[in-house]
Amino acid sequence: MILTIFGYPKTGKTLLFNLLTRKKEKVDKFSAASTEFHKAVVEVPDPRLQQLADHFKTPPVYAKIEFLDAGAISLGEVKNSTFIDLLRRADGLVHLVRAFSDEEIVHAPGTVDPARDIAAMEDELKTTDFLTIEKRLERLAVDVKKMKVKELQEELELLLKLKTFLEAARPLREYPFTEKEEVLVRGFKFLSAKPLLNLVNADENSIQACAALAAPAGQGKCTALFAGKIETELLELAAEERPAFQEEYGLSGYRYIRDEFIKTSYALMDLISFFTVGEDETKAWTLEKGSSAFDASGKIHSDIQKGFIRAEVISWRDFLDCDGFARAKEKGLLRLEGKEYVIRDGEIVHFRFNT
Ligand SMILES: Nc1nc2c(ncn2[C@@H]2O[C@H](COP(=O)(O)OP(=O)(O)O)[C@@H](O)[C@H]2O)c(=O)[nH]1
Ligand SMILES: [Mg+2]
Repeated sequence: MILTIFGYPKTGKTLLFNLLTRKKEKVDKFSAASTEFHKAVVEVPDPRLQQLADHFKTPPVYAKIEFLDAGAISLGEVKNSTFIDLLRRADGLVHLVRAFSDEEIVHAPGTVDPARDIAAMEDELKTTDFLTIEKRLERLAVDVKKMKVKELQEELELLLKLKTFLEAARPLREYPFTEKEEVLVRGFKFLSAKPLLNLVNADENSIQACAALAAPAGQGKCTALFAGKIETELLELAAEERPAFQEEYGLSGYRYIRDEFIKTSYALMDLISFFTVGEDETKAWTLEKGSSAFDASGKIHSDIQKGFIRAEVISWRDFLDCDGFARAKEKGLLRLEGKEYVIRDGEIVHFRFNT
């Protein structure tokens, strides 16, 4: 899974990237906009997996997220950005929004106004998609006349609908795509269709006022607070010293993004984890909520999916409470499920398949 961190210059993108990836890329007040970007792969922490690995005495293999720090995007320039491919590639977008004040750090729009910037960036994503659609429609208008192909006609009709949707100022993530439509537009990698996390980077003076902006995940969007600089400083202290300093900053209830981020993004993107256990590894897999056992088997290997017979399923908690499969089976907690079974978060799944 790929998450791309993007935003206007000097909003704290690299600061966040460093926090999440434990890297030390340069965080800089004055550097000119550069064309470089950063990339790191991190493991998704999951204490459940560690407990299972302890039980099986096999190494835990965590799910992974790739973070891209897309570098600065000038105001109004998403559509022309050299980094646009990093946005297109992402499964989810993280928009860093400035809410801290620092007179030495120039903020492109002039004043600090996170609500305005959240709306402006959403507009930029929509505009970018709109231009993509317009360009494709021009081409399609010609091709449809020439070729009379059913697929082209369907694409044309769908794109016209999406264009109307965008004209009504709605992002494409709110469009109710049918499965067939989703396949039709997949190649466009529309930006306003991607899950979006607005991360409001506040300081001790602005964080209270920003609280009203926070919004839990809904319709593929969410807004969370981040006290980037303070969090970075606090994390340099010993854990037991942090609460006192937090209080001093008026951030007693503050939840560290470094710890919360993955939970937040899993909720945003509607993802769950399931586990496979075996002789050589104990492994966590990422899955879209609502996926079937058959979908899950395909994550592991196309051969397993092809030969799918049944899935043996048990929740990780039941498994550990029973101290293994034998007692779990006796108690009827190990279930045999078919292709259509919807996998739930934290289940151990063992696939039976024909080779
Ligand atoms: N005062 C303050 N400065 C911050 C905060 N977050 C980032 N900065 C500063 O903003 C500058 C740019 O940060 P950076 O992460 O490099 O921004 P990027 O251009 O978005 O990658 C650096 O000097 C940071 O120390 C914050 O919460 N408060
Ligand atoms: Mg940067």
